[in-house]
Amino acid sequence: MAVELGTRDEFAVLTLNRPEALNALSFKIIEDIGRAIDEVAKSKARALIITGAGTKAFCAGADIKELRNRDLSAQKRGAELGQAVFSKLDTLSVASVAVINGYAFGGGLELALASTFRLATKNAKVGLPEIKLGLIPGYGGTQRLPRVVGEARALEMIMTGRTVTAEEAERIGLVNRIVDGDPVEAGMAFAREFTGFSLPVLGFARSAVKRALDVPVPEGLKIEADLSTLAFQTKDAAEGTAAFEEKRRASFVDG
Ligand code: DAK
Repeated sequence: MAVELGTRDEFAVLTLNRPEALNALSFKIIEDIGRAIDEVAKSKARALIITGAGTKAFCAGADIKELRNRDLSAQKRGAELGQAVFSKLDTLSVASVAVINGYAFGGGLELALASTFRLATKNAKVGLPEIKLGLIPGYGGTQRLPRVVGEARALEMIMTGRTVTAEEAERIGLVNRIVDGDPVEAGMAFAREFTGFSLPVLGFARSAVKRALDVPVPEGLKIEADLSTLAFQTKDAAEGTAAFEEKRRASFVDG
């Protein structure tokens, strides 16, 4: 299977498994990613870790050979499919951590951009090189990259198609951290920094921050007031604040 979904401890692990083509995304693979995300949504996983099989690549992007010689309506459907699947990842009820273990180009970087967090191994190299193919990104890159690194850096990466090293990606905030060792272990260790907290409250935090990038500040503040009030209605807020007073560790129940 070119898309493998497994479980490791409290996590779902999605592995792109087409190393002979550097885990390039065929449309079938994109559909399979969509189905895997649906499975994760139904599961008890506390976070989703995404990585690529092999030692060279997270994902070298859309399958360039498959993209050729399709009519325009097929191209539009292709872009809409990639966008829909990656948006499903972006809005998944639990957070996702893309561990970029090698090349992440084009659609591969767009998959990572739709994840909640991005980690990179030292050998990671990322970019949106579509311009070199006479194309522009089609799976969300023009929209998500500027939200992550700002307009000027996004335009530079998209208009030059240049490759960014792991160090530069960390410096410009494109990845959260550079990690060593086994990519899945590294993703799990990172996720464990937050997955012990209340899942619904983590969801409120993600929703509020996500909306911050789409709405004017006054509207965003209303969203924050609503969601932070909603957090107070959870058992976990009662438990967390009581645990503080009682000088003990909180025991959350995800409710
Ligand atoms: N697609 C298909 N096959 C790929 C591939 C890709 N993106 N990337 C690598 N491969 C294959 C190679 O063809 C090769 O296969 P064989 O020739 O051995 O059969 C195998 O993987 C190993 O690759 P290399 O031999 O090239 O390995 P190197 O280490 O020498 O080079 C590389 C690694 C990552 C620098 C190089 O493979 C490379 O430049 N790959 C292409 C990277 C790229 O340009 N990706 C972005 C693609 S554009 C849309 C609109 C836009 C898009 C999609 C849809 N719609 C409107 C529908 C654009 C999306 C993109 O992602």
